[in-house]
Amino acid sequence: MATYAIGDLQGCDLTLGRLLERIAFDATRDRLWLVGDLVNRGPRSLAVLRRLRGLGGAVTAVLGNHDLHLIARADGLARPKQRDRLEDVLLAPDRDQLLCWLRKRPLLHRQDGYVVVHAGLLPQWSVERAAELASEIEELLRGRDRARLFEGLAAGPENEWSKSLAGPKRWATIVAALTRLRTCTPEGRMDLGFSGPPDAAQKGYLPWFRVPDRKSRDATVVFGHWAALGLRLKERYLALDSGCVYGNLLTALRLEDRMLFQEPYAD
Ligand SMILES: [Mn+2]
Repeated sequence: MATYAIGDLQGCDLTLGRLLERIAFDATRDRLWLVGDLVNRGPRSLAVLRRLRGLGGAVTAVLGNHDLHLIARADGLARPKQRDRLEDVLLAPDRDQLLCWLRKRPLLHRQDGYVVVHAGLLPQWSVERAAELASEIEELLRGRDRARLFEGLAAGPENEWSKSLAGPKRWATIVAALTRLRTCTPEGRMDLGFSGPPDAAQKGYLPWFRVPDRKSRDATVVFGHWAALGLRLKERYLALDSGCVYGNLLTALRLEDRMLFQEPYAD
């Protein structure tokens, strides 16, 4: 049995297929942990969703910003973005089953001393606290009231978390941190407009995982979302977005022995 953590797929199903062949993935024996952004921008989002749903319990996938955008688009609750490439999913005969599967994915997964999340954790959040907040969103996504969630996401988050936030602002701020965070101040104020390399961060801001004494430091956080950061494998964090959809590599990390497997983008 092996556990493979895999970076942002973004519709790169051909690359994923080759990577799974390379690691001789066996769904009856092995596990896949995916850091989210399964879909969009790349060529084959529909094939990615069908493949992952078909792998059943062997797959653990947390939701990324693009996955949430797809769910909102399918409900007619978000406008198309310029570089969206979601039509194959939206027009598929099995779209309802695939979207139902997607809406049931978590925003945070905890297991064996690891935390899997798409983007990051605010420094003031313990793993326990982040998991509670993630589950607030997961419940909304699965419920009948998810239109209110997406209206909140469209209205936008606060840059700063406060436990006194309530309703749509609260939900949007939780989702922004878990699925879009890259840099923040040591106090946890987010710079959500920044997507550059870490050394180009605004003055006073630093990568969230480098905030001294962040409350989640006892766990090893597995995440993606930050292609300009690239692959970084450290004791307390594993950054796995190696930019496949931009023509670079898709990465799988075998957690048991930290063996790395990579496959170049295939169209
Ligand atoms: Mn992302």
